[in-house]
Amino acid sequence: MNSSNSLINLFCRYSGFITLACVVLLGVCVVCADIIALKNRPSADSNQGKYDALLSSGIQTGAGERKTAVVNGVLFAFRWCPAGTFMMGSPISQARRKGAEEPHLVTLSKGFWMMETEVTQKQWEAVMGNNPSGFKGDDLPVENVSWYDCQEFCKKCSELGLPVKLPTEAQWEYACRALSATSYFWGNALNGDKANCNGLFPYGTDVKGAFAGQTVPVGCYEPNAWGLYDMHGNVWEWCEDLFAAYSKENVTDPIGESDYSDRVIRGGSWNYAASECRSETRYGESPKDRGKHLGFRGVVTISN
Ligand SMILES: [Ca+2]
Repeated sequence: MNSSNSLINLFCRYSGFITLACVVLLGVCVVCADIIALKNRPSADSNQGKYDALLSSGIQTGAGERKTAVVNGVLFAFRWCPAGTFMMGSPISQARRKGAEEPHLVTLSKGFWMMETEVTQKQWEAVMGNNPSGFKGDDLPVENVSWYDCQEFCKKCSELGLPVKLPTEAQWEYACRALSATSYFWGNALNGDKANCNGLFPYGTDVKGAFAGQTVPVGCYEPNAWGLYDMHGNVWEWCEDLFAAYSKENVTDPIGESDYSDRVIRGGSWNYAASECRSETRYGESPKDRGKHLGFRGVVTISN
């Protein structure tokens, strides 16, 4: 018997076994394909999918570059926030989110320089020649300032050669996030450990944390990816916009318009619960209001 006949005889003898092996192998392949498809299926929360896509495509060069200016002998530091698109608002699955946080895509067509910190009392005094703050200290954020007071500061600062304005609400959230899609730039939990808030009312954790009971010097906590400090907590920050419902459409360079006079405040403060210090938390406040919880920071917007 030659070798080819031997192979044919061998195949005939074990053909049943070979067929069975092929069927088993096919079954294993089908199960593996199902597992891969299951892993790759779209998230149940479709907004999360959008956030993930933005994160993977949103890396831009130059973000966080630092520049400084001196006004009346006092240093002002800024960080570069490049033009870009981001998801403004909170995912519908987020705990304790509010209706006014409807997620939508926002494009900022121009980059801008945002102050590295909240305006300090030293900076305020250098421009305005007074200090209205309730808690006193050169490096503490200025507070007890109304939206109108902030406009006066920006006007005087511009006359002194530094053309700052209040950020739009979209600029503020974009800068706060620095490409993060979570409630805080580091993740989804806060109890006073990473920002100055009332840690006795934590968010994303049951563990209660610190409550400083007042403002703290700017820059005490880690900055975000673009080098911006205290975007969460310390003092609320006035924005330029009138408080209004978000557009349901994707928008470019939005600014809130309304028949009411309330202006937007962002970021929470030393005496507010951690949930109020989320990236997306927003309120309207009378532009005349002052308080130990109200401060601001400026931006300089230029073309790219
Ligand atoms: Ca703040």
